[in-house]
Amino acid sequence: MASLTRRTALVITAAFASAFATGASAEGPPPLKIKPTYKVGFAQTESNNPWRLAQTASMKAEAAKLGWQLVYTDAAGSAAKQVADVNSMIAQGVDVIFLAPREEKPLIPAVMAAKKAGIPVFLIDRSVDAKLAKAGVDYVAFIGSDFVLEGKQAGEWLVKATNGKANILEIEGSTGSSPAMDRKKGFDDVIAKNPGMKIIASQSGDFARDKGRQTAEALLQAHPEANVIYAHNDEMAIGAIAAIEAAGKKPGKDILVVSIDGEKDGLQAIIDGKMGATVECNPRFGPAAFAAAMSYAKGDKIPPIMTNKDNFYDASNAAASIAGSY
Ligand code: GYE
Repeated sequence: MASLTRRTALVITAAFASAFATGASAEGPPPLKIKPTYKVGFAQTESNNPWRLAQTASMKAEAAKLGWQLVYTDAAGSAAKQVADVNSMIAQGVDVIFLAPREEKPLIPAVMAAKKAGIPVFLIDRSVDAKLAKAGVDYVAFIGSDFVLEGKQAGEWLVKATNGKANILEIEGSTGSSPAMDRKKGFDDVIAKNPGMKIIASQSGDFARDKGRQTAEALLQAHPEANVIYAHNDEMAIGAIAAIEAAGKKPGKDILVVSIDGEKDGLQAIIDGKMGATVECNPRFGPAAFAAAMSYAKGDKIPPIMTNKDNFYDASNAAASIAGSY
């Protein structure tokens, strides 16, 4: 009898859980109650570059401004740690999670766990695999830049700067991350339409300055015919500039450099004539992210993709823009 009761209870629990899961996915992401203040999580990927530091500062400043409690974690470059960080936020009962997913696939379980726990998730700056988790269904929305467009703009600048003739080394961002995939796609599409332009090698520098330097060093040695480096972010471009100089060549003359982000060191490299151009990718997410959460709580319809407007920097405006940079 006792065992029968226990079995019945288990069956009921399982049935309830599965009904809840189905209902939640049909209805979309979990709702957010209107409250005077919130406890929110921000799961950062790493803190090894000025872009990340500017993003974290912006999130912390906005939380402080609104008087919301912020649970901040830093995954230190590990997707596995970032999943654990999100699980710990769920255990701490945060109201909302802002997640900057390091890579597209490994963070899917984190998105799904938050949804199952009834906590709405906003993806900021990077996205997850659209085939495995959907905006407006599994998470509320993605807020960030159009990375395909960024790569396209870098490519179009390069076509003009080289008159459509170039031997290009491409230094990619972190493997499996949405900006690395999309910045490659946008750039490669432009290059493919220009028969005089060739990508002779393409390899990851993990969005990090020293890995960018090492990757550029190896590629420059293997491909002495290269006359362009396209880096998926400024940190790797700065690393590449050091590698070009170490190889006894002149960045900006023997080897043109084009990149993405618009950090202070990137703009300085343009002013110094070592880098040609950088497409801005704005890291200051705080105001947009917190405003989106408040609007979601009010029951407003949230667009599944909210795209940041970005600038473009070259020799014509780098000096005027550097004071506002990070
Ligand atoms: O370009 C880079 C950072 O995800 C858009 O990641 C972001 C990129 C940014 O580490 O510098």
